[in-house]
Amino acid sequence: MMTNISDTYPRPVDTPSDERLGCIFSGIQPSGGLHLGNYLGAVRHWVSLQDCARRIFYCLVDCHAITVSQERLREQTLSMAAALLACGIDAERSVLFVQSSNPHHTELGWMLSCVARMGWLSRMTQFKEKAGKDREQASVGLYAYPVLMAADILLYGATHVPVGDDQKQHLELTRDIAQRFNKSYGEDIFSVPEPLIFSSGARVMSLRDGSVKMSKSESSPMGRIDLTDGLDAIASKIRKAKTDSAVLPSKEAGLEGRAEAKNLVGIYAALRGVGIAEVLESVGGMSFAKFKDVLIGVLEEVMVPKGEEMRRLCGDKNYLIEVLRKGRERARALSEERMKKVREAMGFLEVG
Ligand code: AQP
Repeated sequence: MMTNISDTYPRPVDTPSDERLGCIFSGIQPSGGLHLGNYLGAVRHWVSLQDCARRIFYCLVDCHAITVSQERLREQTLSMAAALLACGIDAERSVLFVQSSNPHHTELGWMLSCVARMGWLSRMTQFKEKAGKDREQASVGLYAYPVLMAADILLYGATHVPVGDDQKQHLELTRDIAQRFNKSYGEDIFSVPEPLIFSSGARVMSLRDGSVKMSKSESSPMGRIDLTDGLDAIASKIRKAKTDSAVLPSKEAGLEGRAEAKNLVGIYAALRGVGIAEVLESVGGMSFAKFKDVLIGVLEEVMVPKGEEMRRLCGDKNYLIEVLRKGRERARALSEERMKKVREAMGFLEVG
């Protein structure tokens, strides 16, 4: 029996339920539109975390986005704000703001880059992946961006950071930077943040190739479900999604070596808020053609209304700007105090 969505979803899938979390910071790059991977791997957890943390910051990290060239950054930033609101980020309970609108991020980023060590950065695997073969042509920003990410987190005294698979190493770096800074300049300046790991939906893969992750920058939109996709587009992408010729297995072991099958089952499980084993119990033996119809049904239920709400919000630009302006005011007011402490600890001259 499949569990009813309304009983289980949304919920903080792996969040310690008995414990109220302190301060949470997380960010998303407006480097394109929000897709199903962003939603299942991050944003739905962000929504749930609003019920169990004392203070939350969700940031549109545009300074990270420009580490590779962007042609429509302004529109993408606004539509990413609309997407987050449509998915359930509540701008009253969470501080929703644009990174570049609070200059403390880049100011602290520079200070921390004088604390971080070259050796630490050179171990970051994401740089190697994103820069590809032609590293000499990668921007300095792409290399240094984990330091800016550390600044984003430490600026607000975040105690917990929801991290996807690919960000775990960057959070480790943030912890190293915080500890090194505190040791050099004063023990109590930065809190050392803990990762919040969500296993469900942690790595949604491309619909065209189960070995690469679903991504905003994948050139073909056929590999991803975008929040802007209506039912027809979703159905067409799922029907064309790569699969193999066998039927679905009834046990998890039967997904081994079947990356595309594993991905589709994982997407379905995450959307329903249930485990893979439970899904396979009910769909084992089913053909992909039939399973794809079931998957389209759950995508219609969970994603299509969010896409419609996003389109509505995109039509109200003034509202979006106002939300982000208020977010910026709240963010700046909260980071100012820590920046004063940092400037003083590092010995900068205060000229009034
Ligand atoms: N495919 C994915 N599966 C699960 N989680 C994902 N995330 C991204 N892709 C997947 C999570 O979404 C959050 C925000 O991601 P981001 O915008 O900071 O950057 P990203 O991880 O680089 O996302 P994209 O879509 O792949 O963007 P581009 O193509 O611009 O690099 C993060 O928590 C991330 O883990």
